[in-house]
Amino acid sequence: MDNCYDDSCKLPDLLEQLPQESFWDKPLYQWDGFWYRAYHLEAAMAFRSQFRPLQDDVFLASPMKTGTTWLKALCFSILQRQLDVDDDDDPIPESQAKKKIVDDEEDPLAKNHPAFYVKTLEVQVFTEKPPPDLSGMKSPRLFHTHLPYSALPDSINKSSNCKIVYIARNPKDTLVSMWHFFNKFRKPEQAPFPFDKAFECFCQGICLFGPFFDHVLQYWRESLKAPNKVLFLKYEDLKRDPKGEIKKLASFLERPFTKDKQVDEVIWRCSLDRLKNLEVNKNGVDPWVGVQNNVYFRAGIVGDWKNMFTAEMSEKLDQITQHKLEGSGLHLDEDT
Ligand code: PAP
Repeated sequence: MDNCYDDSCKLPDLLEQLPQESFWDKPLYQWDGFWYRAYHLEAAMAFRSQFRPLQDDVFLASPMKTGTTWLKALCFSILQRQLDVDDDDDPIPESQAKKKIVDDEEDPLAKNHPAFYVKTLEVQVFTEKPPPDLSGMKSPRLFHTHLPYSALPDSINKSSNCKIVYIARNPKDTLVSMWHFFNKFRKPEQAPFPFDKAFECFCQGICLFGPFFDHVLQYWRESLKAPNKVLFLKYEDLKRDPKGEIKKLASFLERPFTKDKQVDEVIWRCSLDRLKNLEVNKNGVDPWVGVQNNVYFRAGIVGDWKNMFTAEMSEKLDQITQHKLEGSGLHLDEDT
């Protein structure tokens, strides 16, 4: 089956002019400073030339493995907001609140993976030939992209009022999550990809949609320049203070919560515990990427890198992080 990690789609004229590197034994091509699989690059080109934004479109953006699936679920739930909440202000006991939602046949997240509702443009939309007609989508349309800010169509990043929500994560947990994810594409007879090789690649900036730090910094700077257009979130902040961060997110999306229990419902509805135990996510398959849905729901913890990194690796990546982010005002430590 053709999926986004196949190399069947090529742009021969363009590809042969681009720098190439190996990533998990597959070729990546560097275009305008960032690394792509041929398949994604072709889709990115179609996205750039064919996408027509609407003023109220919302774009989620992220490097890989920084909380995309969580953000998709959260924004979808916030914008959809047909939550089954009581109107009174009494808090629902936690056990009842959970039962109520789990029993909720109306919750689309119980039927499909979040990526079914919030499509990644260069993976699920512009890979089709011709791309599907998006004009009939309910407003505001919600999309996701892993593309760097500089690769977005000018119609989005320069000349529209579309909102962008970005999610970043500390680089160490991002790399570990990526390592687990890409190992799922290895053949059963293959051993996991050597972690030290994955580490060196990441440190050199070679990873899908990377360099990681350039990706993060582009959106960070845009969020400082235009805070009403670009909201910059961090995975660690969402874990530490879900209520505060989700309220901030809902206000940015112009769907502010009026009651705390609405926030609690969204938090639970989109929680890793709930999503990973839904039948669709336990046994369903992601047809676009060609993996089981369950690979998107793993440990979801802050500091998982400690299980993989040596002290030397930790020190080296700390130094790179410090150097790359110096003067930017951005901190990506796991406890910030
Ligand atoms: P993608 O970029 O390929 O779409 P993405 O969703 O960003 O992947 O990353 C998956 C990570 O988010 C996993 O992290 P881990 O490998 O460190 O465990 C996954 O567990 C985590 N994740 C997925 N859904 C949630 C959620 N609802 N809450 C918290 N973390 C989540």
